Amino acid sequence: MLIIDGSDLSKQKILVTAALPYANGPIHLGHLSGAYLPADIYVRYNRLKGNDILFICGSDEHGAPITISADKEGVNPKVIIDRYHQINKEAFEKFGMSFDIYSRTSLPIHHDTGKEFFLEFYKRGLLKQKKTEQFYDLSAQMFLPDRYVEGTCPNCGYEEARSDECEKCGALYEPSELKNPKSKISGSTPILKETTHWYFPLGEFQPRLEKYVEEMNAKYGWKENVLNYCKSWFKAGLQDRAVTRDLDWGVSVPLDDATGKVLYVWFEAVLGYISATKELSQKLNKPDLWKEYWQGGDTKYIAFIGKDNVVFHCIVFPAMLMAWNDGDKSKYILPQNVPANEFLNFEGKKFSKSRQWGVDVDEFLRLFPADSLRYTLAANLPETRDTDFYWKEFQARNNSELADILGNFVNRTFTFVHKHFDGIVPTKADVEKIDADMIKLLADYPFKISAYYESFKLRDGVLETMNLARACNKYFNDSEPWKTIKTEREKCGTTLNICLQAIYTLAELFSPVIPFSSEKIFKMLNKEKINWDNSGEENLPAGHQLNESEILFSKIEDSVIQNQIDKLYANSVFTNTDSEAGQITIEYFNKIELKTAEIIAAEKVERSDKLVKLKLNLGNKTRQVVAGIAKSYSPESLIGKKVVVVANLKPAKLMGLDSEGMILAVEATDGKLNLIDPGTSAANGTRVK
Ligand code: B3M
Ligand code: ZN
Repeated sequence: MLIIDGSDLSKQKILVTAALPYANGPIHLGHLSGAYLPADIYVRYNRLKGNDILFICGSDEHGAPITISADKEGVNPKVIIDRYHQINKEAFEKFGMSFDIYSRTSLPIHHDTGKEFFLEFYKRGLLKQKKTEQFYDLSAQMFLPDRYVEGTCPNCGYEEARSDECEKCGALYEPSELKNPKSKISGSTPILKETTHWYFPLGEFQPRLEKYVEEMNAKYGWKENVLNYCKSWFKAGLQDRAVTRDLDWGVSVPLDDATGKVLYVWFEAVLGYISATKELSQKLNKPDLWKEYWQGGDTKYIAFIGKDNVVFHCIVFPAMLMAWNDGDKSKYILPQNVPANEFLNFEGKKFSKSRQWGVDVDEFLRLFPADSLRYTLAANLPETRDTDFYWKEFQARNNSELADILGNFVNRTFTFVHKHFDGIVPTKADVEKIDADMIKLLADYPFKISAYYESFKLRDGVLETMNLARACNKYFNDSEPWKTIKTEREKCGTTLNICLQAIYTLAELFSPVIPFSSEKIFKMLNKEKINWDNSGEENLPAGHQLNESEILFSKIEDSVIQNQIDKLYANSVFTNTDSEAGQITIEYFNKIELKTAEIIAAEKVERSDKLVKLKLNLGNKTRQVVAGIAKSYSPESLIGKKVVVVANLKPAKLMGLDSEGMILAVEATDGKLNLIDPGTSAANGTRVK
């Protein structure tokens, strides 16, 4: 870092935006790992690098998603957006999102920005006015936007197709081609009525957009998935896009002959990033500050989104900014990179509000610490493909990584230093090879992790940071300070000095991912953060007084996790039409513990001609199982037989007898049961997979 007169010449201006979530429902874990957590990690990292960064987000409060939710509840859209803006804002705060502002598109400053762009394009004659036929609900007296009409797809016959697009087969068609259309408002059959809309000539921008994407990729390396989405849009050919809608909720079209019309939600929502930055500037009493970022040529602009928003951020928004920049007003910067993620699924299926599959962020954070969730999601970001959240994985990441690796290293070091060195950083004396290697590793690590973060490989960066904690534990073990404290106190001091420096490095490198825990560690160290690049150096002088330590991560019990899984399955509503119906994931299958066992005792159950009471040897324990095999096997013939048992079946009572498990058998054509034979070579209690 070059510092002259206190001003830092290497400071890079960076603008980071994260997709504006619709304020029509609570955000879920999928949203967090799609866009928000990656954005926050990137921003926190860049702040530590000393870059001059603004982090912008807010609620998207217009469009059919909002009005449909309002209609369902029979309330004004304002009720919906006020409710969910607040809920989501608070959930983001609890999750540790470090936005500089969380704005709203219903604010006047945003309406003005939307109108300003529309008018600029309108005045320059860029927008084409076109007449089209659209569905109109006679009883509700309103034009019906796409999502308000349902009918049968003219292509595949799917009965819940939208007015211009079939979700099932992907066909695009004219509303007049939809069969059996029904208004979602009144259930009546809508008529087609003529209406006028303004179109943005997206097609005309195609050559420039292709060049833009190509250049950005060549310079900054765009993600493969993002490039592929762009390419498929280009291949299909870009079309003119209507930028107005017949709706009474939204940014009204600023023309005399446009009553009852608003700007298309996507046209104005992307401009929400700009208006939110304006709002921030006003709040900071620097009304022109936003221009330094949006209109300062050297700002690096990164837009974090999920894959479903690629076309709007890589094609529509850049085209709008290009169109603006063609005029004679101050020019805007375009996104330099759009590191869109794929989706996160939940326990093997898509998140679904209507099927109650998933968990709200707010609910999650009432039960578990934000950092445990942040780490789990970060370690499994859907950067290159869809990934899944599993409750069991969450537990494992928390217990076996955060608690057993990171927490354990910090804890054992602090406990040792408090016990043997009065909580004071010991002197580093002569270093041996093992110490020198560790010092070198620490010095290199910030740069190693930087390389991942700079190239948006956040997941790898996070996993690699945990590897440092692993290496630290190994260093502690190999140095055996519990031995050297008795014989070579100086050497022991050196080990602990280096361990404390390592904790400092870990606190800094982990702070973008688990900021709350990192704060705790800095407090325990009695030190502040410094510039990222210096965090691998010797930052704690010998003699420095440490604070008391506290437990960083508590383990999550099996029963707590099982409760969540049970709750999920108990509440969810899946129907037979689900394509996944009847299929299970490998993780789900792995929950069933099949084990080999040997029958060591067998007797007939009184008053039953079917049941036999068995005693099984499962290696290190015996079990009683009551099985319905009496008609096929005599008790004597069963002794010594090897069987396969479902070992984690909930215990049950059969004819008043406890049964802890179930043995597997196949029914032959004559109705006789044949026990599944695992052979004799596996030891009793071996897992069957
Ligand atoms: N509200 C869609 C979504 O929530 C949309 C993003 C707007 S970004 C300007 O996924
Ligand atoms: Zn179809």
